Amino acid sequence: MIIKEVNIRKMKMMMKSPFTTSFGSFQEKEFSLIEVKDELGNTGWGESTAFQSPWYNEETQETSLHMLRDFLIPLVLKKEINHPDEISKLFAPIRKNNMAKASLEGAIWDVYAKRNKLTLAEALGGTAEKIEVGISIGIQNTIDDLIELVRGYIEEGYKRMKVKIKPGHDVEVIRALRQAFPTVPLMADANSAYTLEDIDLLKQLDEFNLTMIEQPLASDDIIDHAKLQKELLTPICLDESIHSLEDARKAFELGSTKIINIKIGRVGGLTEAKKIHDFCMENRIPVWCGGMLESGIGRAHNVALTTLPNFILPGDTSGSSRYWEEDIIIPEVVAENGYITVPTAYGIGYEPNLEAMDRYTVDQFQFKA
Ligand code: OSB
Ligand code: MG
Repeated sequence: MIIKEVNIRKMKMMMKSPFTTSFGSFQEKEFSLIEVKDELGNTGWGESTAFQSPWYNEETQETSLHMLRDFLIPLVLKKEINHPDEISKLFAPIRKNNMAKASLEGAIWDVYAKRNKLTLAEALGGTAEKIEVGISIGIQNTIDDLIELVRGYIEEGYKRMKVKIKPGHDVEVIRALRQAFPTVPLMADANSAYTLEDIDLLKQLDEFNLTMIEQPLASDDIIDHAKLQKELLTPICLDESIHSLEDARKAFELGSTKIINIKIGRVGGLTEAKKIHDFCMENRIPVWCGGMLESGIGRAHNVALTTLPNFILPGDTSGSSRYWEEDIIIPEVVAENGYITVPTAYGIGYEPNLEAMDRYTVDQFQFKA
């Protein structure tokens, strides 16, 4: 396979409601789409999950564009590529910038699947025909607002509720939710808002039977998480701290995590995501697929990855309509009673809605061999 052309679209889309984490709030989403074309005329799509500002990790939409334009795209244009697993080797001389790497690698996976008449799920080795999904709910103004939102999502059938916590907005919130919904699978995500000094507070969460607590401590830590896990009954799940298979192995060996949230962008692409999945399966660490409030393109990649067998916990890949008035793929991703049916068309399995895409495109760049 030879990549003849790469197009980047800078996108701006308004979410239905603001999303608030321990770091702050935003409603307008800026991100990039990557379109690659091979020598046979196949087209593949990828999405960069880097945000506007570097609060989640070090990348931004602008650094992602810079890495793609000046370093990554030149490494793939005109090269003979037999399998997308080769991309991570081509990118190896470039440190980190995983979301930029993943966006281009993902588009190449899509092309590879299409030219081999496979769904992306099949190309990855996934077999599930439908996947179980949950929902991630940002911080709300009042506990009553949160309870009503959760009630609605339970009625829609979502399989587990994840709520964001931060200091001053934690034990009370989880207690109220547990009282309102005694048996719903419930978890909390702190996006690294705590330190080991909060150990007594975090221990108070043990009484609420949470499925897990996600990334309670620093975004680059695996040492203190191991100390914390020894004191907690609630399993810790790492998100921000895991960028690679090596990170996953070290965190597991230290006892820093019992569950792993896999995000394709954070780990540098589908090939690395699959490696982490396989390692976790061998070591009986359950995994689930995290989300970055993606448009339909990134969402489709998440659906395909989640068909691998060790994705045994419901992930954050909710239906398109939970985020967008109008998504940029046809059909949109639909969650029905907490399940998404895996598409059967080749590649990512959804068609880009070019007319809608054009309306949300603020800039475009083209690179040709
Ligand atoms: O920590 O998982 C996270 C959104 C943006 C950045 C980080 C996170 C999240 C979410 C939402 O929790 C996931 C989604 O619905 O896509
Ligand atoms: Mg998280």
